[in-house]
Amino acid sequence: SPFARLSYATRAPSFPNPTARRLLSLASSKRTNLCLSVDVTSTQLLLDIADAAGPYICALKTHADIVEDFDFETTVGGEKGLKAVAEKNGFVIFEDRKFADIGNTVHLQYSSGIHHISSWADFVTAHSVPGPGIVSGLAKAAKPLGRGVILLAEMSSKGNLCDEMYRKKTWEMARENRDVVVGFIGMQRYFESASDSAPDSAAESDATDFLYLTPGVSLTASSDGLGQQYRTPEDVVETSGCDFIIVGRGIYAGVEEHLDGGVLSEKGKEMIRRRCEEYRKRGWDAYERRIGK
Ligand code: S5P
Repeated sequence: SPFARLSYATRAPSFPNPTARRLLSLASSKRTNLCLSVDVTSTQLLLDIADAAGPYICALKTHADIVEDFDFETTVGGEKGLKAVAEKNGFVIFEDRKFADIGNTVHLQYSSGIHHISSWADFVTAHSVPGPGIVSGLAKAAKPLGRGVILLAEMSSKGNLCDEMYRKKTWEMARENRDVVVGFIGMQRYFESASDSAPDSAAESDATDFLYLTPGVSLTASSDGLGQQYRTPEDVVETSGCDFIIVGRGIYAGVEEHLDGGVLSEKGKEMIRRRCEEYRKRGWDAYERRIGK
């Protein structure tokens, strides 16, 4: 696959979306393809983990609807909100909302409600099942702000329904909207051109580069008892040609043992830093081997 052999920095300029370019340039300068997924229920813990992980990651993925005390302070409010932590450390925020409705409804879900996602999230995820209207609905608010949409081409969970036809149609939907759709949640790099599912060279006229972000990564577990399936960073980045590893519990599991009145202790922060560095190094080394460095 042509794009999988190119460096992040080389690929960046060909992306029309400014946030995609920013992510690639952060990955390149910070030497990390690690996206940390933080599925925790309190704002304090979310921000403590984000602060400890900041230097090791290029992206942080949230599920705002998990946070029980979510409010303005969680994201854009004050000097301690997620937005400020992201700016200080240099990482992008993506809200894993997995929109899945008609264009008008997702537009409202994206820009209104208590989460006001469009005011703080650099990227959001969306299912392609409703058809291109979902992209148009999100684009209404995303485009003026230069924000990006990541389509789910496939899932990591056992028995998911995303077959080859679904992935191909999702890819085509992305190609028609490349200014806002920056890439996919996917398990492998599937297509790069409309005419051929495996083009030989990047020079092929209709080859299109997308970012592939891959969840279901763990160095210790192979499943979680609820359908999640895990692979290693090498399998994801080197063998499957994906660009970013998304790691959640592999990094923050057991963190609740290091809470002191709801605040993450220094020992807890150290645990987060150590695990982040372990995944960062595995993901980065796999990427360097892939591009032949
Ligand atoms: O197919 C998917 C898509 C996503 S975005 N499988 C996933 O697991 N995810 C998300 O990645 C999921 O919602 C969770 O936030 C994260 C994986 O977390 P972990 O704790 O299993 O690493």
